[in-house]
Amino acid sequence: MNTKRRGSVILIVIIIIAVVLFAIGIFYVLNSRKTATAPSTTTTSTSSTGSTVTTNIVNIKEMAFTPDNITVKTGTTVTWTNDDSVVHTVTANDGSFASDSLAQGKSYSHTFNTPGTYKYRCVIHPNMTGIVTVTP
Ligand SMILES: [Cu+2]
Repeated sequence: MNTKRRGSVILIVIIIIAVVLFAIGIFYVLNSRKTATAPSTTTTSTSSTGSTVTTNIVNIKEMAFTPDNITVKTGTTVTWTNDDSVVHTVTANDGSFASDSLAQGKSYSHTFNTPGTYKYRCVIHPNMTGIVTVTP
């Protein structure tokens, strides 16, 4: 009787270990999948075209930055020009650059001296967003 009971206890322990290992496995699979897809979703959700454009000129028109996702080399000066009759701003999410309020026809320029990805927005219309990627 005692050996039979010990056998069932060992069986239960083995089942518990198997369930824990299975849970850890699922956790790692979900975690690695989450980190792998995170960068691609940020780029596609912020760009209407899904691809970056190599330019240092951004027009602000029809309540949008055009193009909204650009790539420049370190040391490049990017110029935004407001073509809308509505006032806009160009404001970095990390606070590294910020324009004054830009009336129609006004421009703002910023020189990017540090490689990185700079997300920005219009503080008056927070749904207006853009990205500048600065390559070394
Ligand atoms: Cu705006």
